[in-house]
Amino acid sequence: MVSLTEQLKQFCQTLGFDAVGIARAEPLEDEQPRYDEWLRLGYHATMHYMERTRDKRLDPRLVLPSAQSIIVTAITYDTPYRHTNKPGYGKLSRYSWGSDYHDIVLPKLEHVVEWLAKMIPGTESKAYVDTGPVMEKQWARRAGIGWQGKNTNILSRSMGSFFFLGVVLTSASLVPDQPVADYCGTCTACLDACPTGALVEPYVLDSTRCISYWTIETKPEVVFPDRIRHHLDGWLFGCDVCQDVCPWNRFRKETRQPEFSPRNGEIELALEAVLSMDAEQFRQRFRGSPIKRAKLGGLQRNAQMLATAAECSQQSDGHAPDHSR
Ligand code: B12
Ligand code: SF4
Ligand code: SF4
Repeated sequence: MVSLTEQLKQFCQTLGFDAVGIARAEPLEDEQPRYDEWLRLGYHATMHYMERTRDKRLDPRLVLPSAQSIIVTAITYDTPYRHTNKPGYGKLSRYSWGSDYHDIVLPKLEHVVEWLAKMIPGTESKAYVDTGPVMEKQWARRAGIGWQGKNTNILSRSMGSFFFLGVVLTSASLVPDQPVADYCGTCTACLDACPTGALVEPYVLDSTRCISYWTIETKPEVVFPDRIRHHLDGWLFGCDVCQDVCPWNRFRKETRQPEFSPRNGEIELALEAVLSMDAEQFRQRFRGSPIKRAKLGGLQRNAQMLATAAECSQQSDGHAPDHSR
């Protein structure tokens, strides 16, 4: 069986994945009390699916009853581009610069599913990339892809954290990998730098304070509370601050996927251009991009929030309201 696991890993490399690991499919018993506490404290905000699918997220056999193993893949998305913080522009988070990762990663994972069915006839497998009730980060940690950083992302000493995860639940019995140690040490750079205090304690994120949540996940008609609006730090869609400051991202690995390069070289958008865009322009421009998730209304709301926050800060004496943790 070792050789089949090795063959599988080699196959994953040929598909363009930067790392692959295996975890045993079993209930996430150690993680369960923390997950329940996270829900109890309302840190999932309006992402009610996190509550609805709680049981499945904590037990992969409720998703695929025959599951024996979980294959976890990582694919890097960083490019040589860097944000410039131009006045009048809003920053796009790195993961949204290129093509939608679901469209790139899922077909590769489907190849893995087909490969398993060919190698072990009768195998049942299901692939997900942020598309199902699976705790991808916890499986990545268990499969040795990296450790969970204090910013709650999975980090690797050889890749940094700018990578997407994908998983295949399978009835194949593969050889599991070992988790890696936590190399955050005494560092608290991400907690200190988060503009809105969303990292309420090491390894715990409160979505109700996270810029990524507000700019990507909320409905267009939702107006940001002042504690968010005044601290957007120029982010129009998503937020990379807690990863940008991470010392391990000095060792980040650039992507080999041309699809993740910024579309038209754009990593920031002019707020005025966003505010004057019509539905057809939005549809054409962001077809196949993660940004379409925000919808035109959401992107324009974000631009409006940024524009008015900039006006307020010009008028104020520069003292930010208290947003301490
Ligand atoms: C919901 C969600 C969000 C929410 C909530 C984020 C969060 N931290 O949970 C929001 C909208 C805010 C979000 C933002 C982002 N997301 Co997101 N998101 C998800 C999603 C769908 C589920 C994550 C989840 O299970 N959350 C539940 C909470 C409870 O999990 P947790 O944070 O890991 O919590 C655990 C820890 O707190 C731990 N814990 C508590 N105390 C302690 C103590 C110690 C010592 C340890 C080790 C652990 C620990 O216990 C908890 C339970 O296990 C996943 C895809 C998936 N299906 O898994 C993508 C995913 C996590 N997101 C991803 C990305 C890229 C992002 C952004 C970078 C996008 C952006 N640039 O704006 C930001 C990053 C923000 C951040 N700092 O986390 C990637 C992360 C890849 C990676 N390298 O880790 C994923 C995996 C998608 C993918 N397929 O690639 N996301
Ligand atoms: S994504 Fe931004 S707002 Fe969210 S925890 Fe990280 S630094 Fe804070
Ligand atoms: S910034 Fe420091 S504490 Fe935060 S994830 Fe990176 S190494 Fe860990």
